Amino acid sequence: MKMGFRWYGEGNDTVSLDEIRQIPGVETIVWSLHHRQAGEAWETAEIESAMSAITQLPQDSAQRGVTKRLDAEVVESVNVHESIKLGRTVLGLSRDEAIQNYITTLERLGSAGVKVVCYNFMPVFDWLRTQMWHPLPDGSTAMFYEKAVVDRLSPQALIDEMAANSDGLTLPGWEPERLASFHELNDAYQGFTHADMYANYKYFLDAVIPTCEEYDVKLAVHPDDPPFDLFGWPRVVSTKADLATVLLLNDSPYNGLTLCLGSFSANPVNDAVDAVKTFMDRIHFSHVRNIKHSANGDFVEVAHRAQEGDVDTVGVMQAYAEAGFSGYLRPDHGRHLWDENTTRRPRPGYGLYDRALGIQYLLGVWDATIANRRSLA
Ligand code: DNO
Repeated sequence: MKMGFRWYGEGNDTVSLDEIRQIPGVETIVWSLHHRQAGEAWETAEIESAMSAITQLPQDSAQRGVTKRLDAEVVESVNVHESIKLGRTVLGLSRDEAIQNYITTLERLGSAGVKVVCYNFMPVFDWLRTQMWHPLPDGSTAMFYEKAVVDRLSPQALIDEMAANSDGLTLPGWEPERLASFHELNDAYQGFTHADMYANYKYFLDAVIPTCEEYDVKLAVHPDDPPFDLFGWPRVVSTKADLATVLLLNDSPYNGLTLCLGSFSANPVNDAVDAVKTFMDRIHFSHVRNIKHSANGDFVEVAHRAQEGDVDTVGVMQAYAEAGFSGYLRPDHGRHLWDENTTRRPRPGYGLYDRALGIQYLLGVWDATIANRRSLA
């Protein structure tokens, strides 16, 4: 297993690479070209420059005696253009042009040494929460999903609320360009079914997977967040059965999962440990975090420790360790601690401290499981 940490790039993140370097166990930076829109081909030069910014040690760090290096083997995400999901021209781009650009991007990422590319297949929106800085009983804040708010508000009102809530930072998947086209997309999805989505999903996978095989880049879909339909648009990566269907759409091992256990567990019928065990050999990347449900359908993001919420993070890490999981894994959305939301103003969920604490907890379970197995052998 390789432990990763998501980083948005120089000038685009409140956490520095030097800070990440000091978190024990982190080897991989999970990155993206966040200014690139879905549907565009990424340029080789910008891929190489983003990767060398991660892998090279800055001179002043080297002078201070720092030797620890990070790699840049995981990209989260290369976003899928809506024309691919809808199977027709939309927002001025045809599905086949968008797929060709996706293939070009995969070829260039593979040539540059990227091993896993994460993406999602959600219509219109990426992840959704109703509050970014929800107060917790211990004085920290965390992201919160309030069902009644989503039920009551129109998608447009939610977009406005998200924008007002994010302190001027663009949230991943909520790029202004994408949201500006909201009305065209909303119209395009009217009457669109789950079966339509799966048919277009298969067309996409069949087109791109041969490139993944040739360039040794594993494609890894992130579950819908939250994992149920919103606003009448079909979501097809929500349940255990959906994950199995997606893997069957194209049987190549290069068609795999970014098993995000916080997203997946936001629907209480989904069982995190069972999913890890069931899909182990097709999990290329995993996000491990914890959430706590309320009976009314709300959920809040809590600390990584199992007892804090409803995701059995101990069982999850034991299952990975017992199977000798060799993919990538990262902590996910942390709470905002020790005043960092007023002092540093991180991206919601992507502060430094709680993710660093989370990593130590996850690695503790991993290390203990491995040590236990050794002593039993
Ligand atoms: C939110 C993230 C998502 C995720 C994408 C993957 O913090 O978990 O934005 O990166 O859905 O494509």
